[in-house]
Amino acid sequence: MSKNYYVTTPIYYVNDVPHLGHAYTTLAADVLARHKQLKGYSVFLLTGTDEHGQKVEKAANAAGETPLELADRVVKRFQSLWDKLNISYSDFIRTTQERHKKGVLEFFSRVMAQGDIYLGEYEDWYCTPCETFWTETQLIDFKCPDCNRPTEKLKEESYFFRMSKYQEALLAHIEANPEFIQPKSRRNEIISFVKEGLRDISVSRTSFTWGIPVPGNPRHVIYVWFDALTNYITALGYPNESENMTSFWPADVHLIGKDILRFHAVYWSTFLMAAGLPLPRKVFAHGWWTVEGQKMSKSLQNVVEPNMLIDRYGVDAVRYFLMREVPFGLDGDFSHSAMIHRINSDLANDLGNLLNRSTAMVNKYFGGILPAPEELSELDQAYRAKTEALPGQVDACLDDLAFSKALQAIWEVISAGNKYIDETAPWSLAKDPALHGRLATVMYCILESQRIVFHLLSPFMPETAVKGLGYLGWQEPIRESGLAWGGLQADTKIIKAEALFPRIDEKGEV
Ligand code: ME8
Repeated sequence: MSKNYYVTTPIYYVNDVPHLGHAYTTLAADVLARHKQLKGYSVFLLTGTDEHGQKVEKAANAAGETPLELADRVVKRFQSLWDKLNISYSDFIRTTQERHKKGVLEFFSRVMAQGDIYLGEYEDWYCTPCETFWTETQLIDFKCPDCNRPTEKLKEESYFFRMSKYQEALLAHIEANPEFIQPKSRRNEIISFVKEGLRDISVSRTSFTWGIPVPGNPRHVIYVWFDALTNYITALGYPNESENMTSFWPADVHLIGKDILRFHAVYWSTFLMAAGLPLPRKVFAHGWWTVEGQKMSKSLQNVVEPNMLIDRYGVDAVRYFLMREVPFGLDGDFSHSAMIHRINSDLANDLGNLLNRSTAMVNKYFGGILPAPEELSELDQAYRAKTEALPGQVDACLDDLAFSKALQAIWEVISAGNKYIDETAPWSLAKDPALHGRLATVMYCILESQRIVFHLLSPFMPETAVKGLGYLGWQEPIRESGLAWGGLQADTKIIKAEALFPRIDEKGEV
């Protein structure tokens, strides 16, 4: 089995500053990347920015800047947010970089050389915000069926990609690979879309200039989606047969929002088929966040700024909330009250308390030195078995991108830990010197279980995991071997933990 793992995020447009939605996709990619890394994979996590096209050109004009000035400014915002959110990206691709432009030109030329790109004339309805052409029948009241904004009729000479040619091959691929497009409901939508018939699509524009010129005909620039999608291979070194290209293509998963599934599942797949390259193994479209019940939009002034959230709640609380609150693939709602509730109940009460009370007990009863366990009772065995089953459960959930379910499974073991303390009642055992060995066993089990829990939490909450493991005297790097029961050694110094997550009152005050 290959031990390489390649996960991507969309490359974000630079006409907008990063918001909650961008942070969400990128965070999900980071959790997967960190989890696979923990499992010993060699991981490549790619993110970046989409800097060409009319939308960016217009935003730059409005701001009195060149498109590149605008991009340079906004890219910094994305990069500093990814640092603040602890995103462990391997590479950040910008579509204005030479390495990308070179790759796109080669990709375009190869598809053209074999006859799948041809020159023709285009007349249809264009939605500028979506950078998409629509047929008249697709429009709703002459408005864009995706965003409901006005469209305009455009006629231009254009290069076309022979997408129609790949309809049957794409359908066959989707049907033969049930895992390819997820979740299932979205897969069905794509199947119906393809079955309705694929039209050849326009892959060049002459109405503006901010883009990569078509090879041999610089009056045209390459359509921004053709340009953008190619980032997934140009970042690996395409067209060179680079080591990264050989090791990481095809991608294991493209993570995207539901708004851009068609571009990935249909456009990108058929481009790759035409270029003779294998298709990504999985394209997963997650749902959209609303904010306090409303669509997030600039005009409503309710855009959630991830920097502000991190400043207010802390990076790991934000990471936890986003991955826990909504099953990946469904739409969800962000609210401050839901966030505060999760922090207080899951993080402060369940996770924080368990660490707090157990490390305090080892300090009280054993002077902070972890005792060796004696034989495990039935109760201890059951708790150990539950903990030992957890890594497999988390693996299975994350293979399905069920982040929230993985966290629920982890929290079942945390709750079992709190229950285990209540049932074993260490404070009673401590009163009887004859039960000293029993007390030692209970202390060992409770801390050892948490050590494994913190390992599994590390992809979701990297800083908290390191902090938690520090209290348990665990100094080794977080890696797969640490998932086995029995890692903690007797005589380890255990530090009484401070509150990992202070409770927040409903008004949001710490
Ligand atoms: O579409 N909830 O870039 P983009 C959840 N450049 N996720 C959201 C969201 C929301 N309310 N709003 C946005 C583009 N997203 C292209 C992509 S890829 C080759 C080119 C997320 O800046 C979601 O992942 O508009 C969506 O797909 C992405 O932001 C769109 O970012």
